[in-house]
Amino acid sequence: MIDIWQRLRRALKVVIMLPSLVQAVLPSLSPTNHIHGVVTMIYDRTLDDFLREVRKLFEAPLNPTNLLAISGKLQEQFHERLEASNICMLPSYNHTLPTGHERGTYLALDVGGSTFRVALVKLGGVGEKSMEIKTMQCHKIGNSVRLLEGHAFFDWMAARIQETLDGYDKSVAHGSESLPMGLSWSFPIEQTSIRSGTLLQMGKGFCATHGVQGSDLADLIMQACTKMNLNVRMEAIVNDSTATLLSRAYQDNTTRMALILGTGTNAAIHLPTTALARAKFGERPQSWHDKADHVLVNTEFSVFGKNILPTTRWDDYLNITHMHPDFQPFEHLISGRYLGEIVRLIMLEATQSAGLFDGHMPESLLQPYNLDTGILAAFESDDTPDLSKASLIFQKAHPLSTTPSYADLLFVRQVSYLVSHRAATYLATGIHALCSLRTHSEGLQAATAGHINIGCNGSVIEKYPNFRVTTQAVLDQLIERDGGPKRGKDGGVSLEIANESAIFGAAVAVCCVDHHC
Ligand SMILES: *[C@@H]1O[C@H](CO)[C@@H](O)[C@H](O)[C@H]1NC(C)=O
Ligand SMILES: *[C@@H]1O[C@H](CO)[C@@H](O)[C@H](O)[C@H]1NC(C)=O
Ligand SMILES: *[C@@H]1O[C@H](CO)[C@@H](O)[C@H](O)[C@H]1NC(C)=O
Ligand SMILES: *[C@@H]1O[C@H](CO)[C@@H](O)[C@H](O)[C@H]1NC(C)=O
Ligand SMILES: *[C@@H]1O[C@H](CO)[C@@H](O)[C@H](O)[C@H]1NC(C)=O
Ligand SMILES: CC(=O)N[C@H]1CO[C@H](CO)[C@@H](O)[C@@H]1O
Repeated sequence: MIDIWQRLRRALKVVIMLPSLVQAVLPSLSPTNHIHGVVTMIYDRTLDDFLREVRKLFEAPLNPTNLLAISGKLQEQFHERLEASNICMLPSYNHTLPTGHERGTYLALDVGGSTFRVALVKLGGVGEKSMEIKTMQCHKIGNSVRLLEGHAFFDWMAARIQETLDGYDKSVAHGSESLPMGLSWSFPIEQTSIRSGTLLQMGKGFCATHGVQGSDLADLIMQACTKMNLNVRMEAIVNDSTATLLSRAYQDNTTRMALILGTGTNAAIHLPTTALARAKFGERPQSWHDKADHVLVNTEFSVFGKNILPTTRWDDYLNITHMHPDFQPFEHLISGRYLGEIVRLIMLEATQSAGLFDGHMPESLLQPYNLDTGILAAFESDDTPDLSKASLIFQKAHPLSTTPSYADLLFVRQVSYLVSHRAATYLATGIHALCSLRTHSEGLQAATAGHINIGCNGSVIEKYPNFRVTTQAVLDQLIERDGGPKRGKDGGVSLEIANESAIFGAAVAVCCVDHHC
């Protein structure tokens, strides 16, 4: 015993004690304890032990048999919500996919949280230059723009449209024939037709709805454009997920799904109308139902998975302290908004109980949601032998009182891996569930369903190291286990990045209306 204590005093860090002793000491224990006049940290386990526990908790549920069972339960949840729900599995108005042979030149608008992009897009049919951006301008939506109220905001938009088009060719927006326009709108609207929707509260600090909330979004934009003498007409309004699906579908006619995974997550899927209860379509003319055999469905995928996806104590803590507990179980496990927070919660426990960072969490990381998922990505992509690249990025964002040791850095990297790997695995499971739903709804068999493509967009799926590759590998494995074919020309599911999906998707949506696809 004496010998151990001496060694520990030298190490000054980790004391492994009998559980009963820890119990006796911990309640009164501040992070530091004075033993023989030397400041010593007392922890109930080593960082390695702690990491072993985290690994076990994160990896235990990830075996293929269990994942297929999870997929099955998710499919049951999908079926329930296809029968009734006004928050997810929402059918759009657009019921057809492009063939890729449609042609035309269109004005495409993309209104996001921080930018407004205006582009003139030429769709040239299947081939090398099937989609071409003739001109594009990206306008920052700064605070002064966010504060514009009602018509002032839409006047600002029209002025940027004029600037972009006139800077390219003055005849484009002032010809005798009106230029068809499509809009990607990343805010809630209540869509009332393919080309119109009722404006709802935008959030994110925008004041554009002041005085005009409940008005028709297409009318507001058209009024502003008419004031500027722009000869344009609104033909289609789409979601980011629908836009992604359409833009990929134009280039690859096996596309049946789109996935967004960035700060948040969502998916759109092409399903037979018979997969949804009639009530889900709301008030639509009989003529719509007569024509439509398929429909693009906004899944709002993030809300699924309650009581299905296994969680750890850190996920449970995240849930109970969340503003809307249980609302988006899937999103909590996989999206960029949460990956950093889960790692932060694990780090917090590791500093307190296993001596990470000498027991001192960086001050800035005591704040919830302060660890950016980009930092996890930096740790995972660091190829220096001592993790110095990631260490610099980390310390710049979160200054520490002492330099982190290699063991500390390695711990953060390994936890980042466990959290992102689990996210990619559950994402693959969710995609498997959606694809199976489609296969069954189409009356197809897994073995002969053919190849399908999923258009992807969003920072996590595009940029997080290995994320898409891991998701693809797990998905391949689940499909094969479930009796599906190997991925290739005739089968399987491929995740492809959809380039410029919002802009191209808006253009393709207009093109579809134009050609009565
Ligand atoms: C598009 O997405 C927004 C936000 O998720 C939603 O409010 C709106 O209803 C969606 N529109 C369609 C047609 O799915
Ligand atoms: C899809 O495209 C391929 C080649 O681009 C073509 O051979 C095939 O017939 C198309 N399928 C459909 C259903 O249009
Ligand atoms: C999430 O938190 C809420 C509120 O505390 C709680 O009622 C619910 O059981 C939690 N959900 C899960 C899956 O633990
Ligand atoms: C997206 O763009 C990149 C770079 O321009 C290109 O390498 C890639 O092939 C494109 N992907 C698709 C699916 O078109
Ligand atoms: C994904 O969509 C966003 C928003 O439209 C866009 O800024 C980004 O460039 C897209 N990603 C790719 C690879 O095009
Ligand atoms: C109800 C409705 O707006 N349906 C439209 C869906 O899209 C097609 C073109 O792809 C239009 O022709 C329909 O009018």
